[in-house]
Amino acid sequence: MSAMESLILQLHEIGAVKFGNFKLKSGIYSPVYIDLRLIVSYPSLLTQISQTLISSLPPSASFDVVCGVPYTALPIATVVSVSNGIPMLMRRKEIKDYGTSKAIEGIFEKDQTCLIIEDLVTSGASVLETATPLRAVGLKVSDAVVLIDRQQGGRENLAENGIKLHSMIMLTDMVRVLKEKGKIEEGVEANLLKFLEENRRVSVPSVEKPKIKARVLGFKERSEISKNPMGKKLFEIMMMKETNLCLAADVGTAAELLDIADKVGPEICLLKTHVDILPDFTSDFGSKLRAIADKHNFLIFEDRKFADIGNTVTMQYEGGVFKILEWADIINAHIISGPGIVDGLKLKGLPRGKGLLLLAEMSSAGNLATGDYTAAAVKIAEAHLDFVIGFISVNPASWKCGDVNPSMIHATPGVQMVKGGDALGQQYNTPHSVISERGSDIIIVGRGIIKAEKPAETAHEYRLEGWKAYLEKCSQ
Ligand code: 5BU
Repeated sequence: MSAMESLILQLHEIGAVKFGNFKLKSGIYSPVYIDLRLIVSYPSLLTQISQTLISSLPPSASFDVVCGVPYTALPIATVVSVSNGIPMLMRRKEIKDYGTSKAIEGIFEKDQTCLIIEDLVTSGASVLETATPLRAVGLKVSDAVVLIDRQQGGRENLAENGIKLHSMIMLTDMVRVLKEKGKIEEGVEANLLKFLEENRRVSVPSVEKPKIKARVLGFKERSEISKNPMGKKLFEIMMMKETNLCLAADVGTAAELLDIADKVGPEICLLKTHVDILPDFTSDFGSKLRAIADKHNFLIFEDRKFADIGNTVTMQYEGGVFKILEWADIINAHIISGPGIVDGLKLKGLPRGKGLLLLAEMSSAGNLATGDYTAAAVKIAEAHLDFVIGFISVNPASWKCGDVNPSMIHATPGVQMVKGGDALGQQYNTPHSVISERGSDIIIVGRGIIKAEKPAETAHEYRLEGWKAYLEKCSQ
């Protein structure tokens, strides 16, 4: 008897495979129900499953680490790990809002390959839910191995997402073997084949299908597409420091700014300045801020909001008292004057590896950057993907201008822990709403942090909230 036949018989024996008329999660009725949660009670079967899973893989499926899809496949992955000496990772289903708030537990290196282990695949949605956060932290996922494939679209859905599915037991094989061994009646096999035929595509739960289609790319994948070195660097910092928080350092003096930059530095990927509000600005401001930025590994974003014709902005960017080009990694611009402004800024910024954010939307009440204006910003950005790294956005998920290039980074101002506003038109949304619901990438927080009693601690809380919302979005 083959290893596969023996496993099928044992699974049937312990009651992990049942025939009848069962209502599935998707609402449809199935003549077969498989519950592999039972296998933890049968250690020798669990060992056998784990060994057969690994030995059935082709040599092309090489990997450095394994990760089981929670929860049923966790014990299988653990046994695979222990008996083959392959390190394991764990994906959290619930992300803690204290401690490190990591979605992936365990030690790994960027670009290592992770094999996903699953007990049962129907549409492939659960495998994708685990692949997305793994990819988001820089791991490669190209193969998944499953004990039982229900043959209901999972293989195809995973292939569309760059994952080759290796299945040990096909549902049709299982039924054939059980029939051959006299474990089920003639009619049951015919019934099951009919069910599979009728449900080959529709049985993919309708709620799961769009999730697969609308899969959110992680920062890692997006950094690879980015054509601008500063955009790439920003993605890399976000991933390495696990932060999508930008501090809007709108404090009273340059001295205060440098002080808060040093305190909040470990929590942020980006520090946003308004250099023209600093009464004690001196020409060494840029080099002092740069030293702090290098120490804590964040980028500097001067929120200058250039708005003039191309020729004028080249001078404003490079010259004057502030010499923004010398010290700011990222600047932003309105598009009110047309695409020439991007050409002008690019002339100076691109040779020095800088990046530009276009104001596609604004956070203040009654602003005019909406609809066609936002769409025009997207169009201009598309013509300059080498220099434009993204947008100031408020609700990019609602944009009607079609798909925005995934290398574009959305940064959103008007963020506080509680929804609300100020007396002068600022409108606030929460980190969760901005990242998870409105589809942005970076939360820009000013007074929410700088007016707090303990800015560094408050920044830490914003960082955790923002990152949690990012991971949640990735696993949707
Ligand atoms: P706040 O204290 O979190 O409200 O500060 C928001 C910062 O973001 C502040 O520096 C603004 O100048 C900046 N900002 C904004 O609030 N809204 C916008 O649309 C743009 C920038 Br663009």
